[in-house]
Amino acid sequence: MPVNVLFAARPERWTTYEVPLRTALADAGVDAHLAMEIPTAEVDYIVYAPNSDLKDFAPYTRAKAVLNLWAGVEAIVGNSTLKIPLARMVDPGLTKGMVEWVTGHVLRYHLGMDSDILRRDGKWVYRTPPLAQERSVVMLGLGALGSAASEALVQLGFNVTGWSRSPKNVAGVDCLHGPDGLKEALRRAEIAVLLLPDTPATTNIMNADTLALMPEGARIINPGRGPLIDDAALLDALDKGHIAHATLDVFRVEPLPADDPYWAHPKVTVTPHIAAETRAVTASQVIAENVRRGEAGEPFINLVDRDLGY
Ligand code: NDP
Ligand code: OXD
Repeated sequence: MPVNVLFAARPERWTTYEVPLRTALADAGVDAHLAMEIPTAEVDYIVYAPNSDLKDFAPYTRAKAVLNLWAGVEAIVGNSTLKIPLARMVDPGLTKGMVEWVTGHVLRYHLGMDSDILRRDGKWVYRTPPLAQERSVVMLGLGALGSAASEALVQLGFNVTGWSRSPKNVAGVDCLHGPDGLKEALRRAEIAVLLLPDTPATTNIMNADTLALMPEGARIINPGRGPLIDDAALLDALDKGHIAHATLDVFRVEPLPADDPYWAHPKVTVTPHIAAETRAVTASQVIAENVRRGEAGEPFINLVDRDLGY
């Protein structure tokens, strides 16, 4: 009997994922029936995108796991109809994309690239770009993405401080944790990168008080989630010049409404939630591995802690 794998995502994702998922399931040795429509009581696994129409998991009485296509799980983790294991996406392709996006935006700030890229006044302003070793970058969140991005920044020579909920050990990174660790990290943050999940404990973690801890003229890069930042507090800190610039990829409301003050703010760069995209081939291999594990009675990988919310 084949394993029934439901693909619960927007139809356009099916076009991208059908072939890679079929290939990955076959390569993992799983005899699978993969489809967008399967009678609810016959579904064994649900490959899930939180923006799909599926919100009620109760009818999926036989399902063994929900395998999220996204790294962020805030839109599903609190779903009270979900009683089975939930795995989030840890995709090597997505991780590579995030490392590149974060590195690029850190280098933009570090090298002051805007002053040359935007210059039109004909002035030959000579300056010596600083070395990475003279720059302190702070990574809030040392998970799959934050630790990979930190390691890349360390390779470039940056002074990297990381912060997480529990103690961590990332090569070359000064790893701090807990509330006191956050204060110490932010005091060092010439550039802060937010790669935390959206949970009750991280909502508005960047607020008037925490922004005030950062050095004058600091920069913020947020590819994590919009609710990590108290938007009014950030706009105020930007207007007062305490924060020199922010690059924001994620927002409380997406797409960011055209009249949102971030769009027109001279000290803000908006990117449209493109920091990192799940890559179909590598993500399919991760999904297939979890289906294989489920069928072999082995523990799932990348399980979400429903109490912690990530
Ligand atoms: P992980 O779950 O692997 O890592 C999360 C990190 O945040 C961990 O280090 C964790 O600490 C830390 N953390 C969580 N809660 C707290 C807290 N209350 N205080 C301090 N640290 C905390 O997630 P990923 O690295 O895979 O992804 C991070 C986020 O990036 C996702 O949740 C998603 O929102 C976002 N994302 C954005 C994308 C984009 O395109 N913009 C693409 C993909 C993801 P600990 O290590 O102790 O558990
Ligand atoms: C994700 C994202 O969570 O794209 O995967 O933000």
